[in-house]
Amino acid sequence: MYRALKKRIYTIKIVSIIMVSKRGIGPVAGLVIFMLIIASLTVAVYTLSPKLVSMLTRHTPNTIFNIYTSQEDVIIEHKGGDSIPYSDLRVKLANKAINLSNSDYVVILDTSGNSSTFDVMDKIIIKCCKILGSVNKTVKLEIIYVPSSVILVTSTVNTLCVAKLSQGESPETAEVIVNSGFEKGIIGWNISATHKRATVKVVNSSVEGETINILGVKVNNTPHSGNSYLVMGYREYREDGHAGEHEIVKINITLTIPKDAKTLSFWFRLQGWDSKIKNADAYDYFKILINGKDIDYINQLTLDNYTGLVVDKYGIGRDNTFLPWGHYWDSGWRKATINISQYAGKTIDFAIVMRFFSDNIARTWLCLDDFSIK
Ligand SMILES: [Ca+2]
Ligand SMILES: [Ca+2]
Repeated sequence: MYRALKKRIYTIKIVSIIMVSKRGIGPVAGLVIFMLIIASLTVAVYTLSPKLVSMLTRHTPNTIFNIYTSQEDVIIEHKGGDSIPYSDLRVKLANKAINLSNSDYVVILDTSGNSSTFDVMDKIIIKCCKILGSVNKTVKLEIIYVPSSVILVTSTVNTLCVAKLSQGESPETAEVIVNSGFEKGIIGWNISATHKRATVKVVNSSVEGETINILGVKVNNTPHSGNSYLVMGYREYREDGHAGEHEIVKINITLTIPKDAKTLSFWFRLQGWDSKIKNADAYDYFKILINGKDIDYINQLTLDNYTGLVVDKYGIGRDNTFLPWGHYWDSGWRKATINISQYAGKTIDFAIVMRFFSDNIARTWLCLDDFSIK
């Protein structure tokens, strides 16, 4: 079509020049006539080809995005401005281009169900785990408008950060909550145990019930918040191994501590039949390790309620002088706050270790929920 049009333009140009020179019109008047012919031709082309018109008048959309992460997902919300066909959008995450029509990588959810355009109030959910192969990464995200190759927005997101980030805001300036309440499982944490019979699992109390029966005791099974919490220790089984062995159950995670962070806190609950002897590495208690070393439990740790607990250089357990082993006790949910200001801006290995004196009589377990870095 273009070739035909071009040919026509040239033909008309030549004819007009011949006509102009034959009739003896001056060069200025000739140019005016020529420009008029070109203008009328352009109008004709516009009338003939609506597709061409749309191509020529298409502009880069003015769109407001809200980008934030929820555990392993990056969520892009359309908050206002123009609708955009999905086919015109491309997301680049950690230098990997993601075609939004490729359902293997991107799940597109929108409020209307089957819309083919990214409209106001719609969401794009990117499954980072699937794309990156793992979680806990800080990645650069770009949203590109394909027809004009314009980057509509650039954002840095952390795939483990569930804080709500506004456009352009980095995780460093928002509250970082590490897989905060185990509502989506144990994603992001590593688990290790000296014996496989130890329980390390996420409990969903709406499935298991608010109380469960263990050795004839009605054990409270409610999370600190939401439906789920993590339990680690000997709850379903008796402590394994031979008497006197030290059993270990450990969870750990790699964390990049924001530059302005001061504390890491979490909620814990001790339940079971065993205790800790004061100032002795004896019986059942838990430890908090940063980079493989015990924190300074006396100077670095604050508990909202010390009642019934002993805290010394070995860790935190039920005080044997408060209630000796052999009696069931439930500490209820308590908050632990650790001063982590010395690790601000650094990457650390954070671990919680439940340590048992394996007597096969007095089992103990630790419940965890709602981790937070501020
Ligand atoms: Ca929870
Ligand atoms: Ca024990």
